Amino acid sequence: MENAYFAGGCFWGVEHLFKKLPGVVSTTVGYSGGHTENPTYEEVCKGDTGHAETVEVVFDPEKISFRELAKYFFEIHDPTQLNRQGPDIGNQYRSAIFFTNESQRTIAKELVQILKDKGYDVKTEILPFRKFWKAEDYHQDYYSKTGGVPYCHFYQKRF
Ligand code: MHO
Repeated sequence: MENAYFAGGCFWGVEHLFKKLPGVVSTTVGYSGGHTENPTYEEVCKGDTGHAETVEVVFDPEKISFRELAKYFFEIHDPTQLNRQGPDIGNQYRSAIFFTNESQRTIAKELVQILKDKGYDVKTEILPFRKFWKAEDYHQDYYSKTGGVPYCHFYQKRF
């Protein structure tokens, strides 16, 4: 199994869409990319922890590749938005991929370049993964629990 970390706005919607993919073994929502330990949702909401709402995706590389996951990531959120996603504003909603190995880094950068060549002004940060802090239980599988649907995440073909 391999791990991938995607930040693309409110983690409720990002998780909801990744969970559907065959080959995805599990998803967890949390915080990554910041400088504080054990962040809480409330702290991250203030926007000064440096953490982004992030989804940890555990996948089976024999069933789905990192390239497919990353392409999907760019198609379920709008990577051209800076420090926001839809109605959610703040650096905790920024677009980022935290890569866990060199191959993920290369693929993520290639995909950004493909999108740039297509005219998208991509703001996604490609950064080395350091640490993932799991979010509070009530944020996990939020839409499965509440029966809601994402308000700004949906699939849109870009590749
Ligand atoms: N707009 C949503 C964001 C939730 S998300 C987990 C809200 O204000 O509740 O950041």
